Amino acid sequence: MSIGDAATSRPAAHEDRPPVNADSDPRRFLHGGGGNRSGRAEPEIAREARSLSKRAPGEGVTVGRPHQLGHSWTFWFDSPAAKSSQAAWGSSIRPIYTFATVEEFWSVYNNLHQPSKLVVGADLHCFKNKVEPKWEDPVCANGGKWTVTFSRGKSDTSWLYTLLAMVGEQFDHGDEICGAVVSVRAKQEKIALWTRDASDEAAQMSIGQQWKEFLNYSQKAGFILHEDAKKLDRAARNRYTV
Ligand code: MGP
Repeated sequence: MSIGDAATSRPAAHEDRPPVNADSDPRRFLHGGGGNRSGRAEPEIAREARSLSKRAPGEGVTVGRPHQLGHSWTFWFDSPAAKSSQAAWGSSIRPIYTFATVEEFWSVYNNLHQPSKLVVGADLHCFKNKVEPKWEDPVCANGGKWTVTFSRGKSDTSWLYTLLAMVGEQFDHGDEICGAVVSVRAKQEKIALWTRDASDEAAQMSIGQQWKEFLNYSQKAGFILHEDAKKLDRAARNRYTV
């Protein structure tokens, strides 16, 4: 199934939701409907997504009113060059751009480096607007994060699919989601999905399982509470796994 076809077919996970007008549903531009769940259609989704993003203004789906997303989101960047061992953690994280429509999402995404092109030590975050990508943010404080890992240069597609699933409201417990971050390190790239209420085990498990399906990720993913990370630092252990 292509993104264009998705206009007439909604994702299985949302079949219990009220029908949406295909023309006004932003998810059809962001996601390939149920096709991604099988894993088979993902390359096609990626191709369609890219061709869509390269269309000239006024061509195809960009005609008419912009397509509002369910939330507005902010990209943040933390560059290793700006990090200093003396400075407080997080003082070098900078907001880049806030977007609220499908069109703005693609404009900013297409102008950002993919993880494989980012310098080692960089962190690129995409969080709901007004939520800071820090444990200290009141929305994040009682939450935690799911993490998936990749070897160097191998997280680009999963980063895009994470963004599409998140801003396209593909998660059944999307209200739980604070945002996502990709971290480029010398030996690996990590993507973490931050959630707001770690005590709600059922919601965390649903998010972890759906995320793995969206990414077609077959390894184990773990969920660490921010509270544990604060207390135990690198000794913090997974509270949940999928
Ligand atoms: P990290 O960046 O989440 O892990 O946390 P990573 O990427 O494995 O480590 P890195 O050294 O390669 O960057 C690393 C450390 O940063 C933590 O142990 C904390 O000391 C600090 N830290 C990370 N986060 C997300 C926060 C935060 O939100 N608030 C505060 N105060 N410190 C944090």
